[in-house]
Amino acid sequence: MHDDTARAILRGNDRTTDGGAYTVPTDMLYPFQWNWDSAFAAWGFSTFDTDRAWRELETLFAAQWADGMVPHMVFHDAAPGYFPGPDVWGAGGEVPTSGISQPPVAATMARLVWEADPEAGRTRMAALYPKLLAWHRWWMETRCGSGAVAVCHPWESGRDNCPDWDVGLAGVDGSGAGDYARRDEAQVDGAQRPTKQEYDRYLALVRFGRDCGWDQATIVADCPFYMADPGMTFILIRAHDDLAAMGRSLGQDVTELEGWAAALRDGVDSLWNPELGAWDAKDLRSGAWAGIVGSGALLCWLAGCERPEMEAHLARMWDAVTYGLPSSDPEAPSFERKRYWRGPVWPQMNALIALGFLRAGRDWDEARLREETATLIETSGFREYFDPIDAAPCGGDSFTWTAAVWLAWAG
Ligand code: 9WN
Repeated sequence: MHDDTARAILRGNDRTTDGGAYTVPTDMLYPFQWNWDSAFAAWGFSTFDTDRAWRELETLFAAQWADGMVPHMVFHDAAPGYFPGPDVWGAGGEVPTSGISQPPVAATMARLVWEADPEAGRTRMAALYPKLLAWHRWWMETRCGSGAVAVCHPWESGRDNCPDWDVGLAGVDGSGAGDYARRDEAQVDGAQRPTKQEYDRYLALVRFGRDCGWDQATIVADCPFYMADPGMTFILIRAHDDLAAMGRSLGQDVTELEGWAAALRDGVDSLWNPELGAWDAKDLRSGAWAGIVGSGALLCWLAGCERPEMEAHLARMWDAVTYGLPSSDPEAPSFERKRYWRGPVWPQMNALIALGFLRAGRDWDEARLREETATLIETSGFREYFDPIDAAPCGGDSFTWTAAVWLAWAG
């Protein structure tokens, strides 16, 4: 029964038009195509319609910029009232887009989609391969100067208001934001969303990017927010590994990808905070540590970058909450169990962390995370995120990545 509901959610959020096939993350709240949401959607579609799964990824990559960047949002349709919409971003080509990227999970998801139908997937993947490679090169050439992956906006990380970004956002002046109407708070309880102060700063960063014409050299040198993130780095390492595996099957020379993965495995050492005894985000403007064990650190197993100290943090987090692994350290003062990325548990993060557990042979952890994610969905529905202590439903409903994760993994 849940399978039927999950499939109906994916179909219901499908916005296939003549221009392409894409899903919205959820109706109303997020009326466009989002980058990593679409990658998870493809994984979900691959359980019952592999052609549709490939089309999701193909539509996303049709919006790729000439420099290889794949934007975090693609504004296929007009959605008046959405804020910040295409006019605020001032980015993209024929189809307007946002001006930043999002976690590069597409290669990892494409590999899973390909595995679902190896024969049919071969041609589709062969066509997508150079585009994925160009995107991975963009990350390496623009965002990895410090050795690890950096983000120029909290939205680029996909984990918008997690406490990891507090130290970097403190240096952003949001006072010029002016009057604006947030659409998110019309749909979802404001206590489960970022604060106004955070939003003002998010908008200041969008303004900075637009004012420099989304010029990467200027962004890397001068954007008031620029932080290196272990989570994004682990995701990209894993994506390089997955793309290389697919490249080998396609008869490609994958030396460059192997080199990138090795370079990042070395570079991520710069994000080991010895005082915290954990992987930690770092403000590249001030050199300050975030000082928090976030869900990004829990992706270390995804990339084969585990260290013994992370075991203790994992055990702590399992014990401190009841359902899944929270988006931020439940024992830190910044923890808020219902506020977006400051504590709630997210189904797609659980799925990614679990892929890491599988890689590391931690089958018991994987099974626990899968079962607890299933319980959350069975108890509270296909919601965007959940309270990790009492499973209360949070954020948007009928959510694409929750349905996808159910079909492909948790259900
Ligand atoms: C901004 C769509 C997106 C996710 C992000 C999540 C949230 C947007 C927002 O929704 O971000 O990109 O308006 O808050 O944080 O991970 O991709 O589901």
